Amino acid sequence: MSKLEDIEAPVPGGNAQMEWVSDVMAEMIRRLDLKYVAMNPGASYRGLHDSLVNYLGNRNPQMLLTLHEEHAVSIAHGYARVTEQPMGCILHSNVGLMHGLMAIFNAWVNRAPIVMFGATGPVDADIRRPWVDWVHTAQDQGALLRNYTKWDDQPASAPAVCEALLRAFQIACTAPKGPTYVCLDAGLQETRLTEPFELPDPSRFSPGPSPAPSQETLEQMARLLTSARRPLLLVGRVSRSKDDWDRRVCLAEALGAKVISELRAGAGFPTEHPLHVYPPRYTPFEGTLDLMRQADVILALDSFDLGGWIKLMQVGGRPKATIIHCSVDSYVHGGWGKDHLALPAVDLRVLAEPEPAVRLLLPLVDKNMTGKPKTWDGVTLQRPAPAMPESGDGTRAITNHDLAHCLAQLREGCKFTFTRVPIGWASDQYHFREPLDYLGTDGGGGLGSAAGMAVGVGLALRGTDRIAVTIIGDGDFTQGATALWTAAHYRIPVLVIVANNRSNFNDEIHQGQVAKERGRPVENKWIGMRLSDPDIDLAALARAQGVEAAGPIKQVSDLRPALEKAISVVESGRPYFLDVVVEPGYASLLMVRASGHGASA
Ligand SMILES: Cc1ncc(C[n+]2csc(CCOP(=O)(O)OP(=O)(O)O)c2C)c(N)n1
Ligand SMILES: [Mg+2]
Repeated sequence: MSKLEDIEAPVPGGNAQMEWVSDVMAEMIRRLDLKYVAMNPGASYRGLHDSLVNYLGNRNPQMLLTLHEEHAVSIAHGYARVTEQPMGCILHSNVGLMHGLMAIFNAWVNRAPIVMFGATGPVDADIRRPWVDWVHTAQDQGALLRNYTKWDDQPASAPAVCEALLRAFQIACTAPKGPTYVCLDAGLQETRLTEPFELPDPSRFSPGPSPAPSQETLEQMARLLTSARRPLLLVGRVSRSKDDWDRRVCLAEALGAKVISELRAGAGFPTEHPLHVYPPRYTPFEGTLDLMRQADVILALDSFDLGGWIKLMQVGGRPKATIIHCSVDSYVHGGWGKDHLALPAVDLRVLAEPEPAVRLLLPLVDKNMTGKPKTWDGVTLQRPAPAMPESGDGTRAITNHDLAHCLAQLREGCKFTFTRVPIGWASDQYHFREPLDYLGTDGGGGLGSAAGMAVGVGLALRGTDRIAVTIIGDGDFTQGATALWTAAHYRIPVLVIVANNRSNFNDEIHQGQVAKERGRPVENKWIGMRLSDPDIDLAALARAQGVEAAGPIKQVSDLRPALEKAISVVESGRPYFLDVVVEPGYASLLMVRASGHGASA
């Protein structure tokens, strides 16, 4: 079977001379070490396309064809979740960009670095072809995404292109990371260079190390934490590095701090560690809120929604804790979106990423804690026992609980990276033991990204001992199903499991709640929600794209053999799709609004 690198290899004989401005663009992309550019083609960047294929030979970067621009961005987003580095994607003129927008929004909310390239019909109206070049030219393409990207530009010369690309890379990779966009004028791409062109050295434009807190701030943090009797760590948006992971564990152990992590972020702490009392959830629930209420000092490590959590914590009593929040996220907060979430009232705001802060804090804590007892004195916390499986024989229907339980049994001997878990995930059944065990959510809550992100994760994990596994809802999958073709075409190993409740079930819950509040028939909550009659043949959607598939798997005794087969196919380097019909119902508790109204995703 051919390797990704051998697929779509151009015939040799390309012109090795740098002759066109699009050759400069391509060469600069290579120098930024963007290994892949996911794309869907379009004439607005035919100059660049030619340079990537015939000038660079479709290597470093290699183009990855997708069936929809949303997938191009989602693949880059998934790749960034693993590597914390950008890959590229190219979006054709205003129309391709419009297709990619929701995925860009997701990446923005996840603070995922992506360097995105766009193109516009010639800015010089005089050289536009009739109709299409006019329709596909917008006065200000960046306006479509400026509210949810870190930076955008439309350079007008070869030197300006180099500067724009260097800046796009630098800004994307500077915390808080995020997508950046460079729109390449079709007219400029197809302009012939009049003299030899020297490209800048990217090493002089590197993003630089993440800034550390001042010594004074670190000492203040250490003082507060080491004098706490009931310290608590909230682990939010943290790195994928194992060294950072180990340091977080050391910090919690040195302090005797309890730990809460969340499903919105990638794995940040070993969930079976005795200090990590409750399984991670998407939203806080009574157990975690009580823990927060009992804590006297809380260190939040870039919590997504610290303000929201504090609000919930305050229901039924004032918070007692002194709160320290370590985050640089406010540097990208703007006025358009509210993805900054509620403003948290904190006692010490530390404007640093958690990683340098924890690294430098640890020796101070170790020194101060020598000889001190490390207990949550007077508080006994019972770690909840994992829920037991449903009763019944092997013919009974499958639950989210069974799915998580079965994957937990099968993980021995191989390493799964969960690229997503469904809203109803039974997180008490499956422990995260390493930073790459789980990568978090789509960010912006925009459905349709999960399959594409999974392909990007599979791409980033190729050649490692890890298997990319995504477990997604049928609603999410059906919106993004055509992302699978890219995995089939480029032989990207990834396992896509749909936890298929044949419904947009999350919204059934909403409709049920509204009906209940209004004294209306709750029985009608399924209307406009159910994805049945006819049932969608999800496996056929995968097979149609060249991905081996099975399902619908409907009874619990069939689940393990189906998963074993799936894993063996992915281990052999191919993608696989599995449709598992699950009972509607969410294993984890849903969130309660501060106002007291129930709310889910
Ligand atoms: C693009 C987009 N459209 C609609 C929604 C609203 N929405 C949120 S969850 C959900 C249901 C998703 O269904 P599925 O993926 O099957 O998960 P389930 O709730 O059934 O577990 C919908 C429609 C959304 N978040 N994004
Ligand atoms: Mg569903």
